[in-house]
Amino acid sequence: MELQVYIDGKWYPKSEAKISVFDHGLLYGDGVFEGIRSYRGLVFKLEEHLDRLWESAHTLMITIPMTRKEMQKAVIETLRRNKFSDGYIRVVVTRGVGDLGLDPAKCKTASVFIITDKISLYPEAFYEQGLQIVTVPTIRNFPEAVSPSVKSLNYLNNILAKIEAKNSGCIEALMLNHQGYVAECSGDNVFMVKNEGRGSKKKPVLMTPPCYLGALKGITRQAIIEVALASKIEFREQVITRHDLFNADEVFLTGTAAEVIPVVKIDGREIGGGKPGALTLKLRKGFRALTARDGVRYKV
Ligand code: PXG
Repeated sequence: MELQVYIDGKWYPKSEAKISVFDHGLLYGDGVFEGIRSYRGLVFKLEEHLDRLWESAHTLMITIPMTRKEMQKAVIETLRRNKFSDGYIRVVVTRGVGDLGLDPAKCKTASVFIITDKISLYPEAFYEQGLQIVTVPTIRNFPEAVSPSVKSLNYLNNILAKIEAKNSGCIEALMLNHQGYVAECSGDNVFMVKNEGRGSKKKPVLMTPPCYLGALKGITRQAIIEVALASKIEFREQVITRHDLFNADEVFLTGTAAEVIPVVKIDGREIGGGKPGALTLKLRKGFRALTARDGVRYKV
């Protein structure tokens, strides 16, 4: 059976799932999206993803033409029609069809489409060995322009960052903000672990940059903070420089697609002896346990 795609209230086979060339989502990148995952019949943090979708749309003054309940139902029905108990869900809301000209008033109603599929971001070996990443010249969005908290259809800075990383032989890019501080990667948040204190009093502290420095408010980021706090691991949001990352004991990335992936080299500097760190692996285990119990349940 062909993949079934939801578009504005109906489901279409993938080969017939089409939107207009006059959709402002395509013409101007005028729209918002979410990348969500389901694990064994549980849509992980669906409420949080819908909160963020509605917040992104509110900032851009896009009225989502359905209620949150209807959206939740449409997401679950799309998973069911495709018989995915484990899947990746892409919810896209565009400004809708309008004339040429960027005035959003030309679009009467927003369009909604939902794709469910399988996703694997990085090859499995990287989860075992850890990633090598590189700082790229393209910076994350200025907070004074489109807020980096808006998950918009404009990913060009991040796409350029990905291209630059690949040109340097890495598959992921470290993006700084306009002040030169660490922001995040092209589609993941960044965490570091530093063992603080002296001698036998040393203990690991988990850190990540505050989102106002130019990171998306990642749902996985928040889940990792939740797991760390429940395990009584010290955590703080902190301004992080490249120097801090180079000298961290552990670094890892988080995202819906990537989940939790260790980083073992940044700009040629080995991190934590070049192997995935113990706390990273512990948090990943905690995260996996969370995905097995936290979410909206459905049956295929
Ligand atoms: N930063 C950016 C810029 C992202 O796009 C994250 C961080 C992690 O956020 P979550 O909420 O996922 O923990 C993202 C997420 C895709 C895809 O299809 C992209 C993301 C997530 C899932 C799929 O490219 N970006």
